Amino acid sequence: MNSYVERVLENLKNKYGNEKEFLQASEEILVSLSPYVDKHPELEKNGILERFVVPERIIMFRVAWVNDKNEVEVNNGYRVQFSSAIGPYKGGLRFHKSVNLSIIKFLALEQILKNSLTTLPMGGGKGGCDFDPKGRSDMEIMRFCQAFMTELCKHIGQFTDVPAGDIGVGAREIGYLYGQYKRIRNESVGVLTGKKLSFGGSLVRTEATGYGLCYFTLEALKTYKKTDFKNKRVIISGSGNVAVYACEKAQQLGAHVVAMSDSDGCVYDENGIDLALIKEIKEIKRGRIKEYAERKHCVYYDKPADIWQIKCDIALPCATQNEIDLNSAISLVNNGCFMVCEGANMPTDKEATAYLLKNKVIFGPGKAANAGGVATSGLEMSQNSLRLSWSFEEVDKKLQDIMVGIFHNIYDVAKNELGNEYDLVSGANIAGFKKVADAMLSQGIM
Ligand code: NDP
Ligand code: 2IT
Repeated sequence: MNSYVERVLENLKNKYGNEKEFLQASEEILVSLSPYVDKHPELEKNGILERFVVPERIIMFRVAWVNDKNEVEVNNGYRVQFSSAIGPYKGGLRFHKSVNLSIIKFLALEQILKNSLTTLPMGGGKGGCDFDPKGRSDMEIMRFCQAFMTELCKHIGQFTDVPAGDIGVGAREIGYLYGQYKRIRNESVGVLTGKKLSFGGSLVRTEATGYGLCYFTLEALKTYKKTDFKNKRVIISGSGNVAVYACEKAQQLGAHVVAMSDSDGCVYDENGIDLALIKEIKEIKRGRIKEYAERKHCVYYDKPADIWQIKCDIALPCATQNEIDLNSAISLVNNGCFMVCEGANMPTDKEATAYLLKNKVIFGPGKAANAGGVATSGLEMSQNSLRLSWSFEEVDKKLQDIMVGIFHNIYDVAKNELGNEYDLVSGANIAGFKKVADAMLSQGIM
């Protein structure tokens, strides 16, 4: 490993030893940048890596609100404005009980390179709250979002920082957040993406991450295996925004999707997942996937990780970080899975990733494979600035071009610069980092 990389990593471990997810993401990125750093001594001279791994700004705040029982609840809100080197901070908000600073920092760090890969001018940021939306009434969600935005609105803006959705934050939450921003700042601007179409949203944004994941996966199938999705057995973890639209596009492209999950368990339907039923249960009723098994003849496992025991050709993890561990990776390989593309952020842990790569499983890392969501957010920002809206076909075509472009960009780096066409992890990290480093070098020490 490059000695400069080693020093920066050692320092990070000493300082942030308790930030598990952040260290995991930082280590993967830094280690894979090593061959690039070897060839670019100007990075060390300008302290680029030390700066790259420290957020420009971290905002942490109290969110106090009143629930339906008239009780006061208090949560911890975060916005990590990690890098503005190539554009305004951009990245989602996550509302989940597990949210902490380490998780938001890892997501924001990944977002810097992901946004760079989209080719659009967006820096990296992420935010969220340890609020648990499960079982809350619509009015509670609204009051919580209003309380959250009352503080967040002081720190964001269309040219400064543009949040969007992530786990637990969809169109409903974005609507309430947007309404509160407008009320306080008296501005109708594209300060959030993922808005509904009636007030500045973009067609395809809802579908974008899942569709984009399939466009990326299809390009990988064509390039490595001269094949496509037709008749491939696919399993997709999660049943939220990313998973549902990954399933929709995979099915449209001819795949046989046999399993999906939520945080309670997974369903295995050999006849093929009935996506209309999944949408009814998860999108409309906000229910549990177990209900699918109550209404259809299929198998239900009450552990979400059991999904990785099901035989498949292609696995698309679309739920959360570290959902595929070494045991799951071993099962995937034993069952003949030959491709894993990450719809979620860092769903495959370090040991599992190494095992998949060692066993010649084609592995599409999240910061490339799931970049379609934020790319379409970038297109939403463009439309808001133009005061125009593009048709579904126009946005979908741009999304396809971006995903195919991302695949070939990272594939070319892996093949031509690293001499290993299968190392898309390093390919994505280096390809994303190049532009960020160039911008940082041009803008001076700050
Ligand atoms: P949603 O909230 O819409 O859905 C999340 C899904 O993952 C739900 O089915 C949820 O189950 C499941 N899940 C969450 N935690 C766990 C867990 N610990 N074990 C098993 N299942 C779990 O979020 P999204 O679909 O938007 O996000 C999914 C992933 O994709 C995240 O990693 C996110 O960062 C990433 N991503 C999202 C993008 C977007 O545009 N939305 C863009 C790029 C990446 P349950 O309902 O039981 O909680
Ligand atoms: O992880 C991600 O890329 C997202 N949650 C989407 C971010 C965005 O700004 O659309």
